[in-house]
Amino acid sequence: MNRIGKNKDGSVLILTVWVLCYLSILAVGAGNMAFSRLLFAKYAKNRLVSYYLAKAGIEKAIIMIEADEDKGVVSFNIPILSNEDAFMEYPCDTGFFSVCYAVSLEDEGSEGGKRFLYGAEDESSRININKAPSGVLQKLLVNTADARPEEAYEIANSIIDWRDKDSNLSDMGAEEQYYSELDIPYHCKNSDFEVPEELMLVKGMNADIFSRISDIITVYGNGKVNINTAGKKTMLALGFSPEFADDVEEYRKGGDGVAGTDDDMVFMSPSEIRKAGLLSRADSDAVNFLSSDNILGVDSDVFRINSTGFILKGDERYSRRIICFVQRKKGDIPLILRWIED
Ligand SMILES: [Ca+2]
Ligand SMILES: [Ca+2]
Repeated sequence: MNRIGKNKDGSVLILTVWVLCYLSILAVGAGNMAFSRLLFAKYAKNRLVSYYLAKAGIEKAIIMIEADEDKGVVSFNIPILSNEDAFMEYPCDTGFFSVCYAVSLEDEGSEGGKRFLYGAEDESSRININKAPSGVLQKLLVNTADARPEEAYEIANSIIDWRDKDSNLSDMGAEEQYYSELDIPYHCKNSDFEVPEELMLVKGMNADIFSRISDIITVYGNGKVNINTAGKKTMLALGFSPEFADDVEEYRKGGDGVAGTDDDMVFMSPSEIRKAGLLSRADSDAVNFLSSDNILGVDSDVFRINSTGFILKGDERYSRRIICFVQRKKGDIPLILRWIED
């Protein structure tokens, strides 16, 4: 009997150990799951707060754009384009927002790196693919994307055909028939580009060319490139020499050598670009060519607001970005043209 009793006790002990092991595993699993959920909840909450901080930056910029008195000239030293007090790591509730953009993109990757201005970016500092004539598009493709002249001619005319309402085929261009005969056919738009990425649908365009021009093109504005805000890369795309583009940038900075300050020099009309420096024959020809096509301007009514909301918690940083394109309307609230969230 004693032996049977001892065996029974042993079995109970083993069973108890197994049950304890099982319960321990369950407890550890439940603990891990709760911890993961807690981490995720913290991450989700901080991302949501960052989103609303970014949105606050957008709202602030829109209010300032609405309040800005349109003086017929847009330059880096107006409050909406350069305003560190209003847009640089602006404290808001538990975090911050920054609204900023890079200038002098040509310097990207160079030792000097990029310089940022705090405020909304002038969309007319870019070349409008909905308005630019074939000649300007060809210059853009050759000078910025290293396209061969005949390749640039074909793509530029195809861009014109894509956006014009008619179905008249430009030389080497493409209308409905070309697109309807592709392996995966689609219609020719015969209307304005709504986003720059739509260029990828146009005959002759490819990802390499698009990636090279994407930071200096836009689908908004009246088609005139603002010579007060155009970066060096845009000026080179338009056919100016690097020397003259540098002269324009230096001239605009004023006496302190910094863009976006009170002493900036402002071009009041397109022809004043000649004041920036000594023009070579080629630069003079470029100015004449662009002036005859009415491509140069000094004003703008569309702005890109690139706002990042962020929270810093110890070593951790949570951030969200919103990019919003707005059009200034006289006597009315600005019109939101596009809204992008990361
Ligand atoms: Ca067409
Ligand atoms: Ca200055």
